[in-house]
This record gives sequence, C-alpha cells and structure tokens, in this order.
Amino acid sequence: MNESATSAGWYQRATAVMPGGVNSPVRAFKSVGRTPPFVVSAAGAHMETVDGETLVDFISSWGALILGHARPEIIDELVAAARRGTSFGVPTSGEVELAELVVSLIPSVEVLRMVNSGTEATASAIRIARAATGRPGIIKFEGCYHGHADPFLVKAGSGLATFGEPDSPGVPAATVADTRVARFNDLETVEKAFGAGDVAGLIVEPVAGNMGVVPPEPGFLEGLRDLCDRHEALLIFDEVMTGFRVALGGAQERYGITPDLTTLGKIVAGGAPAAAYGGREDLMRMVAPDGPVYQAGTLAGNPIAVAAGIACLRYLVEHPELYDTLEDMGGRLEARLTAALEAAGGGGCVQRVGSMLTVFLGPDVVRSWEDAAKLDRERFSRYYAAAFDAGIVLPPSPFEAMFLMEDHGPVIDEAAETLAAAIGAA
Ligand code: KE4
Repeated sequence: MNESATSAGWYQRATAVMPGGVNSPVRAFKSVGRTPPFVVSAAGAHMETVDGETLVDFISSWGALILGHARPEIIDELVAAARRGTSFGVPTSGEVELAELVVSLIPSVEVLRMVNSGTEATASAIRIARAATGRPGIIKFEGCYHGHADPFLVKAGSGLATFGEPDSPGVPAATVADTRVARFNDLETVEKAFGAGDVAGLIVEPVAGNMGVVPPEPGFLEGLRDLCDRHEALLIFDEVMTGFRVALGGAQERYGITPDLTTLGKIVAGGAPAAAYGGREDLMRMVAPDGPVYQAGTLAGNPIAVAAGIACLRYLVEHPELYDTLEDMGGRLEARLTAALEAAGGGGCVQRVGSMLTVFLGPDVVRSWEDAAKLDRERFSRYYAAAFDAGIVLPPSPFEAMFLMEDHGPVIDEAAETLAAAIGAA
C-alpha cells in the first residue's frame, strides 16, 4: 500500500496544505492525541477508512445525521437535485418548501432565512437583536459554542459576567467588549450580566452540547425567558445541535419555552451544508430586503442542501416514532455506561438528553463549564483509544456529544458493551 494511501500518509500530505491538516480544528484529533482516520465512505452507522477499517460512528457528522450515513431517502433527492443544477442564484421552490416545513415544525419560527453554516446563523441572530433593541450587549455562557464569529470568541473575564476578553488572536478587544459571559444553570450570574442595562440579547444552547451534554436544570430556561422579558432583551435559542434532535420541534418543544429567535443547522439540511435562523415575524422582517438589517449569502438555500433538508425533515415528520426509538436506545446506552463507570470506580457520569450524550470521566455531575473543566482528559484519551481499537469512533474530544442515529439500532447494545469495556480499560 503506498504511503499516502494510509490515514497517516494522507494526514502528512494534508498538513502540508491545510492548517492542522483539516478544515475544522476538532477533526485533527489533537484532543485525543491521535492521527485522524481518513474516511473513504460511510453507510448507516458505519464508516470505512482508507486503512481498511470499519468503524461504528458516533460522531454522526457532529449531530447533523439523525438517520444514518448515505441514507437513500436523502441521497436520492440530493442527487436528483444536483442533476437539475447545483446553484442558480435566483429563488427556487424548494427553498419555500423547506422554510414552510421548518415554520410548521418550530412554532416560534414564523419567518426564517437559510444560511450556509451555524456560525452565519448565530452571527445574524445577534445582529438582529442589536438592531431591534439598539443595544450592544450580548450574553453567552461559558462552555457554550455558537460558531466562530468574533463576538462569540470570548472567555470569561477575570470574573464571570464581566466583560468578555478575546479568546483568539485576531479578535479585537472592542469586538467582544459587549459580550458578557455567564454560567450555565446559574441564573444569578445571568442577572448580574444584565446589570449594565445595555443587553440586546442572550444566546444559549438550551441543552449545552459543546462542553459535553449539560441539560438545563428545572427553572433555568424559564428563568432566562423571564430575565429577557424583564430587561426587554431577546432570547436566542441556538438549536444548531438540538434542533430536530432532542424533539422534532427542538429543545423549545421539549422544554416548552418560546425564544424570540432560533438558530438551526446540522439536521435542518440532513447532513448537507446549510443552516438557518428565524423567529418572530416582527424581528425577521427587519432583515434585508424587507428591512435594513443586512445579511446575504451566495449559496444560501442552495438546491442541493435544500433537497437534502426537505427529505430529512419529511422523513422525521413521517416517522415520529423515531424519537421514541432514539430515546430507548439512548436510555440503554446510558444505563450500560453508567454501570461501567460505577464498576470502574473512577468517578464520572453519563449525561444525556434524548439521542445526544456524553461520558464525563471524573466529575460525578456536570452543571456548567466549571464542572466540565474538571474532567480527566488523559483518562478520556485512554477510553477513546480503547474504543477506537475496538472499532468505535467517538467524537475526538471529551467536551463533545455522541449522537445516536436511527441506523445505530442494530448495533447499539453491542456498541454499549464495547464502550463499557473501554471505560474499564481506561
Ligand atoms: P458551524 O458554523 O460549525 O456550522 O456551526 C457552529 C455551531 C453553532 N452552534 C452550535 C450549538 C454548534 O454546536 C455549532 C457547531 N458544532 C460543532 C460541534 N460541537 C461543529 C464541529 C466543528 O467545529 O467541526
């Protein structure tokens, strides 16, 4: 096998021409100290690598896949759309159908705009909040990730809920000066962050998934709604990960909270590249060309991603029982891994909402980033390696979620045993 035919060979070539050899940092597998596998193809729950390995995949394209890889129901529509042309730069009926589908499934979304990434969706949502209120302040939470737009690349200042400090070179302090950082599941820090009276909006992952899965505690989301109302700020649910994942109507359906704006991604395009933002009609009519808030995108609402998104959402509408199936699978996996943690005696917890879950090695409960940051990274890397060597590819970071897909059904119990053994070996 010639050198470049292996993952190691491809990775060497990749690093010569791409930062870290990847098109998104987490894919470099640096958090688990491994060379990333290079995938040739995937079908259902399985990935095939250039090294001839077949792996059960729990990355699920970071949550974008809820049915499985290369599902005919989606691929056939996507290919047919491509054969009709990949991009026209003028409207298509598919964009209307997808928008109507999303509006029908997520009640708080009365009007929406398609974009090409979750980052564009969240950046656009806070632009609307600032335009609608005339205020600059944005509140976000430690450990929550909303894409790489400048205003979000902040770390908590010297104390929580103080002004954000840039978390990346290239982000001017002025750009994040209006971003406050609060603690997830801690309404007091949110109240403090509202203090200055200049907050336009609060953006939150209603179920945190980017510090590992951290469910909202009872009353937390209600408290955010109340605080936003009291301070006349907008509540923005970043449902890029939770949308159509934790319920067909997203976390806002699961928890019964109505945000003012919602961002969507991943499942909304069935694994093809697209995202969206939407919400109250009065707010969304501010967006050009209806209103003065500018936002645009060459490939926004492109026919390929739209066809995949329609096919995926229609399947979910036609198979509502899938959420019960995923809940059952998730429950079985959670129970088995929780038992494995207890047997290993090393501390830790499994935290899950529906079909997104995280094995935290170390802390017995994770309520916020403060808890998540205490996890044992070396132990996670050992767990990761044991799982990979046994044929399972997990998200290559302890601060991510595993995502279940419909196609995990036939393999979930065997995978649970394999992961339980990996916990024991770590
Ligand atoms: P994108 O710009 O990557 O499409 O979406 C950003 C984003 C926004 N909001 C939430 C809640 C998200 O989870 C994301 C992206 N999620 C990560 C995985 N945790 C994407 C993986 C990656 O960065 O490669």
